Amino acid sequence: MRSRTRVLPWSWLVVSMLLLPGCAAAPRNAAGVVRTYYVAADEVDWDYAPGGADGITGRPFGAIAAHYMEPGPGRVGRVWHKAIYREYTDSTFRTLKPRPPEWAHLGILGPLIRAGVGDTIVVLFRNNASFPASMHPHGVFYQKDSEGAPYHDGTSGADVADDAVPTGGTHRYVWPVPERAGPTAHEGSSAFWMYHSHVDDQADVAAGLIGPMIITARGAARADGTPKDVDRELVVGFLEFDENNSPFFDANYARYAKPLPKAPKPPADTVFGVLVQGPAMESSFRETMNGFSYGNLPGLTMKQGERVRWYLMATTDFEFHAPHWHGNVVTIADMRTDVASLTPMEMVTADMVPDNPGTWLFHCHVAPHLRMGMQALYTVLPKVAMR
Ligand SMILES: [Cu+2]
Repeated sequence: MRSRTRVLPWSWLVVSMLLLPGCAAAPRNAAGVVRTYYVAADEVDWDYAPGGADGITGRPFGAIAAHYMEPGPGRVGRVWHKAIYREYTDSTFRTLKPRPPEWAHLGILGPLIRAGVGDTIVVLFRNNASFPASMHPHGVFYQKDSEGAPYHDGTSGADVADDAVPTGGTHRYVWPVPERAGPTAHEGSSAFWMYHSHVDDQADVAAGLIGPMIITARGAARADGTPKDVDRELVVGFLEFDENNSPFFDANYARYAKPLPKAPKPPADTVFGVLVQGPAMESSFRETMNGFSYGNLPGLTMKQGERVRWYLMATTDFEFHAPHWHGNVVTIADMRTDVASLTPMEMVTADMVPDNPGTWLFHCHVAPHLRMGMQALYTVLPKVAMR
């Protein structure tokens, strides 16, 4: 076992020297800063429709929506016990960091981790969940002690301490941000990534452990890390949560579902190679945007004429999505459209300059997902006329 040297809050040059000795490919940049985040996996009771009604129709849940959102025989309804990432103010993990109003729409997603090319991200992770969890990042650089995924890779000792942080445990993940984590010259000024728990990838994400990460190009960020040429950023995960795969399924079923007319519960079965729990299987899928279904996602607001950047992502299920904006158009990879596409865990950046004020539908165009509640509203406030 070789000893590890921990990162110091200096420049990335120092970080590179400490963490990547002798590595010719090591990215280095003297101008970068260390951005530290305190993130815990916490267990919460999550409400997929806190408004208690269908925000798209403006009415009580219809028959299909009620099937998913209201408890019934063998059905859990809209509240499920879950595990989610939450940000704290410091290493004591006593005080939650308030989420600013412009990011209220993140919902079930973990804290926004943001950095610029040349920076180093340090995450002190505390696992308050009742099962082993980790933080596995996409896009940024990591060595084996910061990958957050256990598999037979020949490592040991400190290099596996990140793999599965036990309940009550803490791990420091160090993620340098090289050029390849930022946008290419043909993209906009920021690139979109994500992080999620990867101990048992499917179960961990089904539980809710997933979050967003934005990397701004070198020299393209304001002091707070936001891209200078963007007025409003929005992150929307088209997140399918298969609660059958959550480690809390049995507890949720026992706590919330009403008894089936015929006991006992039918035996578990498999669908696509996954164990499922009988009658609750289909009604336990949640088609959400940031953890909200049927128009319950709040805070997707912007002003007419603003430079708006949407960051879209999906989860790890057997899923694909077709996010569609009504009322306005976007540019994705230099192509103008109003429908994006997302495969599992795909990350997409879409730029919009809304010219059409109003409250508009934003939904997945995959018909079953539409029916199962993958719908939200976004609002473009009219530009105030200048005299
Ligand atoms: Cu979809």
